[in-house]
This record gives sequence, structure tokens and C-alpha cells, in this order.
Amino acid sequence: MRQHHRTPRLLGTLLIVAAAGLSAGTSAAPAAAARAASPLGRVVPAPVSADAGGTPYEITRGTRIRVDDSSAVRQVGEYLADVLRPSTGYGLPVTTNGTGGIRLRLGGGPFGDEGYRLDSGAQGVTITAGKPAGLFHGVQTLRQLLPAAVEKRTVQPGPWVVAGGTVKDAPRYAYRGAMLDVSRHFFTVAQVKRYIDELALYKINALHLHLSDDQGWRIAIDSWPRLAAYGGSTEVGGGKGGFYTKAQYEEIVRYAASRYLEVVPEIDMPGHTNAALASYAALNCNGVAPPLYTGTNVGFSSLCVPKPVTYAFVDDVIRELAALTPGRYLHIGGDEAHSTSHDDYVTFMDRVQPIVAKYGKTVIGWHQLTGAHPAKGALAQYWGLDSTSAAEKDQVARAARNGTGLILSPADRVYLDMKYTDATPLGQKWAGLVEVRRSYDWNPGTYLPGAPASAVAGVEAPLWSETIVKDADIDYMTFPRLPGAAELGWSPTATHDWNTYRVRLAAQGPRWEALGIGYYRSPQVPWPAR
Ligand code: TNX
Repeated sequence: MRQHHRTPRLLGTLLIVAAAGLSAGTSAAPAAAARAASPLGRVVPAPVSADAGGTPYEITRGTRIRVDDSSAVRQVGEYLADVLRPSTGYGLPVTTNGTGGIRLRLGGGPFGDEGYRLDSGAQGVTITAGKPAGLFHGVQTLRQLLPAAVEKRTVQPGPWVVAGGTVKDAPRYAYRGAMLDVSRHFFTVAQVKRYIDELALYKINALHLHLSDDQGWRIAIDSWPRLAAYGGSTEVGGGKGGFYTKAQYEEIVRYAASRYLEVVPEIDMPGHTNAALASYAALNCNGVAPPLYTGTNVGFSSLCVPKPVTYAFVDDVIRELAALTPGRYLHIGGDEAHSTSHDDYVTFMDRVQPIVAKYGKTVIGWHQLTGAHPAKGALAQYWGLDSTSAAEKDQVARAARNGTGLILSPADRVYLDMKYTDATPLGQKWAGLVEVRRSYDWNPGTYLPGAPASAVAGVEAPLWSETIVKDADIDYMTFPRLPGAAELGWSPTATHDWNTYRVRLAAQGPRWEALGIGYYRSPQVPWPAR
């Protein structure tokens, strides 16, 4: 019966925090305020609906995780058990038998590819979805309905109570990405897996890996072995760099898939290619390989557009990478090609996009691709700013009206490498300072003037790594902004409200502490005292 004492106390605290939020800023939508105060309404990203009511469920030593007789559902059950066992100390067998407990089931309903429904009551918690991905996302919601200490890796006192009620949920956008730049600084397979686990918490479903740039080539290509062996041998600052063997890359892809993320590999071309140009003299128009580069300038390198060998190279790289990548997309970069003439850029993109299609993948390019001829079905990733010229925005909007899909990554909103304030020790500020509110408070559906809302495929938060070296650096720049980008990608606009979001976000702080994630304690967010 402890839960009956706990719930009202928690509610009271939340109402006080919410009230403090209201007095500090503009008035919140009443529905959103009521949601943030509800024990089921603190989830990030905000679900479509959360109706509290009925008896809570307490996870005990006797609880089982009951799954459908399907390997994918069983794997989601095992994943949940792996989260819950260390902190609860319970056995939590994953089984197809019995009644009650935590039930993961596939069923009919308006769930789509990733939606789910969670029902919690005295007998147990049931998550129902049309597909295993929906069950996985429902499991992330369930984690957030439990006390933060559930995330610790040692036995904690509990109790492990899930408030009674129903959550119904499905994403606003199909593409919800995060990008990790493994070129400027290299990150190991273990580091990438750790990041995948962090992203999965917030229902991110795409991991964009920026695999090549001036400072390093990070994926083994058998037909051009010096790309990785030599082109991958350094990084910003002159460290030893590194690259993924094919087996390691496949391990990342598999791990991401186990968390329902699709890997989107990027080979940035025709600019940002010094590591490739340094590895093979023949790729250079003058036939001379430049030295490796360990600085942070951009825009000085270009593949040689007139040379036939360039397209043999691109064909080999895309063929090998496509063969390793089960996902739909292949990102060909295309940004900041300042050393490529406009005509050459258009020629290059006209030749390279069909190669991507030939190997069965859909093109994604940075939004400069809209200055060429985006292939049918291609997605353009917009990384401009509020202050980007109307002409440039218009070029992207026009492409969107003509059928090019958009991934929105406005640099002055969701670039995770931008400093929060002038005092932020890491990151850059060319796009401005990006505090938590600025990062969250925009609408992807109406962001780009003249682009139809239906063209927006989703939102992605990129983390460029010129200044990012270790896990703690990744975490500090990612948290708390990534959950905001994830919410913009997942939650319906009706839930969008800074004053209630900041209260829900604050409740995530203790979870990150339990997970060992160091984050920026933004003064804009009413974090609980530690
Ligand atoms: C711009 S965004 C770049 C990257 C840098 C980043 C640093 C984009 C497509 N290009 O090359 O790493 O700024 O914030």
C-alpha cells in the first residue's frame, strides 16, 4: 500500500514545480499542464495521450515478463528484463506462460509501425503494439513510469510502482535521427553502442554516422584499402584516429537494430574529402596526394569531378557500404563544397545519385543538394539557421514542393555541438549559442517557409566532433538537448509547450544520474536538487 502514499506526494511536488514554471514564463496550455502533473504524463517524448486512473501496479519478486511466442517480442522482453533486473534484484523471467505481470503483445489496432498502447492496473502492465518496434518504444515509456533508481546497475530499495492508467502513443514523424561525427574524432564500437542506448531512451530511430571527412576515413573498403588504413590514421588534433572493420560496422548495425534504430551511413562528397584524397593520389585533379589533415577548417577539399576514376571510386565505396547496410538510406553529404565549382557540383551529383539507386538505396544529402537535381525520392537535410537567406531557404522549399523530402536539423536549434552559453567548455558557436529552450521551442511542421508540412520526413540532431573527444563530452552536449529534438520528432504539436516540457525534462535529470550520464544543468530547467 506504500504506493498510495507515494503517488499523491509525488503529484503535489509536480504541481508545485509546474506552478513555478507557469509563473516564470508564458502561460501553459491547460491540457499540457494537467498532463505534466499526471503521474503518467511526465514521459519524454510526450505521448499522444496519457490518462491516469485506477490502481497502480507494483513490480515484485514474483513478476514475470510475458511475451508472445515470437523471437522479436521475446527479445524486447529480454531487453526489458536486462534493464529491470540489476536495480530490482528480481529474477523477472521472460515467459510465454501465466497471467498478469508485464505483458508484451502484438495485436491489432491503430498502432502503425511504431505506435503502442500501455495499460497499467492492479493485475499488471500490458503493452500492445502492431509491431515489435512499438513494443520497444512502449518499454521506454514504462522505464520512465518507474522511479529513476530503476536505471541503476546495483540493487535499490524500490518499491517499483507503475501508476494506473492508459498511454496511447504513436510518432508524428517516421524519421527521428541523431548524427554522430566519427570522423573529426573517432569513437569506438563500444562508444557508439553506448550512444545508441542513450538515443533509444527517447525513441530515436535513426543513427546517422558521419563516416568520412577531411580528418578521417572511418570504414574499411576492400577495393580501396588505404582509405581506412591511411586515411583513418589520424583525427583532429593529431591523435591516432581509427576505423571500423566491416565486421565492426556490422556489429554497430546489428546493435542499432536491436534498439530499433536504422543506421544511415554518410560518405561526405565531393567536399570534405581530404582523407580520401590523401590516401590515393589518383583521386586528385593534379595527381598529387595532399598530407593528412588534423585541423578544423572546412571547404578546402574536393574530389576531381572531370576524372573517370572518381566515379569508379564512388561506385566501389557505395557498393561495399550498401552491401553492409540493411537500412534504406545512404547519405552522400554534399555540404560546404566550396572548392568545387557549381557546375562541377551539379555534374557530380547527377552522376553519383544514380549509383546510390543502383545499389538499392535512397539518397540523403545535406540541403545544398537542392542546388543540383535531387533524385526522385531523395531527402534533403536542412542545416540552415533562422538567419539563413530567404533565397537559400526558398531553394530548399521549392525542392520540397517538387517532392524532395526534408530532414530538419537547423543548426541554431538542434546542432548538439553548439555551445549552450559562452561559458560552455566544449563545442562551437558559429550558429549561435543554443540553450535548451531555443533547442526545443520550434515547430518542424512550419519551420521552413513555403515548404509543405507533408514534405517533412522528420528531425535529426547532429553532433559534430571537432571538440568532442570522450563519452562525457558526448553526454554533456547531448543532454538535455537531444530529448527536445526527439520530442519534436515524436510528439503531436498539441503537446508542445515549453513550460510543461521543462518540468517533464527536469524529471529526466535523476534518470541520467542513475545511468551515469553527465548533463548540462541548464538554469532554464527546474532540476530537482541532488
Ligand atoms: C558545419 S553542418 C558542417 C560540418 C562541421 C559543423 C560544425 C555541415 C553539413 N557541415 O562540417 O563539422 O558545421 O558545427
